[in-house]
Amino acid sequence: MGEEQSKPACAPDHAPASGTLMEEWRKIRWGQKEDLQFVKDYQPYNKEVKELRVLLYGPIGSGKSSFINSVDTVLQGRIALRAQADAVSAKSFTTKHQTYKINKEGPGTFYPFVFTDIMGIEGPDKRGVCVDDIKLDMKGHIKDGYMFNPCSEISEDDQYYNKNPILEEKVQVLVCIIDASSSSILDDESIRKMRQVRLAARDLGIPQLVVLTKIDVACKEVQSDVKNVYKSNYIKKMIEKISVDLGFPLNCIFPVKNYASENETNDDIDSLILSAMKQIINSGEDFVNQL
Ligand SMILES: Nc1nc2c(ncn2[C@@H]2O[C@H](COP(=O)(O)OP(=O)(O)O)[C@@H](O)[C@H]2O)c(=O)[nH]1
Ligand SMILES: [Mg+2]
Repeated sequence: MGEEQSKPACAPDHAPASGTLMEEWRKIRWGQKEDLQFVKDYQPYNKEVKELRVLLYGPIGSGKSSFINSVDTVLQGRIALRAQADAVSAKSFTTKHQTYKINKEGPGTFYPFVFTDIMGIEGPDKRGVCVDDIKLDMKGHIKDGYMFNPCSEISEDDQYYNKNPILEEKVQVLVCIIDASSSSILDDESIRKMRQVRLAARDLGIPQLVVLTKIDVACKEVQSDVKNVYKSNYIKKMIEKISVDLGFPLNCIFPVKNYASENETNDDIDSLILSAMKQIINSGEDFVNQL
C-alpha cells in the first residue's frame, strides 16, 4: 500500500468525496434479518442488570441523537423522531443528561438497553461538556436531568449527583460518535478530549467502540448506494485515520448512515445500524458478565 495521507483525500465539508471503489474490505450480509432478531431478542444474562447503559459521546452535531433515533427506527420498522436531532449544530443542542429507552411491542415495555445522550464534546472554545463530567458519568454519578456546564464539572452536593451508583447506573458501553463528513474529522482539542475519555474508560474496563456517521454525506458512492461503504477507499482511509488518532482497533469502528431525511426504512441502512448495535450489545454483555 502506498504512503498514507494524514487526512483522507477528499472532503470539502459539503460536497461528498468521489472516491474509488475497491474490493470489499469488510464483509457484511446485507438485508439479513438475523441481526435484527438478535437485537430484538437480547436479554442480559446477568440478572443484576435489567438494561445495558450505553453512553454516547462525541463532537457536537456528529449524530448522537440521530443514532438513537435510527436504532429506534430500525427496531420499530418505521421512522422515529424522539431524541431531538439538531439541523443547525452551531452549538450543542443536547445540554441535559438524558436517557432514552426504546419501546418494545406495547407501551410500557422497553428493550433492555438504554442510551444516554450528553452534551457534545467541543474544541478549544470550551462550549462542550467537560471530560471530568464524562468520567463521572461513566461511573454512574450523574443523574438524568442534569444540565451540563461547559465550564465546570458537577459538584458532589448537586441534586443530580448520585453518590452511590449501583451497577445498572454505571455505563457498560461507551460509544464515540464521529461525523465522517467534516473535512478535518476532528480538531486537535477534540482529539485530546476524546483520548482522555477513552483512557478513562479503559481504566474502568468499559468496552468502547466508534460509530462513524454521515457516510452518505462524506462519500458520493455511498450516497448513491449505501452498500458501497465497504468498497469505498475513502471510508476505509478515514477509519484507518480514526484508529490512529484515537487508538481504536479497526474492527471497533462501525460506519453507519443515520436516518436523517428518509420517510421510510431501508434494509441496507438497517444492516449497518444493526451491525453496530449487535457489537454494542455483545461488548456490554461481556462487560457485565466479567464483573
Ligand atoms: N445525511 C446524514 N445526516 C445526518 C446523519 N446523522 C446525523 N445527520 C444530521 O446531522 C445533524 C446533527 O445530528 P444530531 O443527531 O443532532 O447530532 P448530535 O449533536 O451529535 O446529537 C442533523 O441535521 C441530522 O439530521 C447521517 O448519517 N447522514
Ligand atoms: Mg444531540
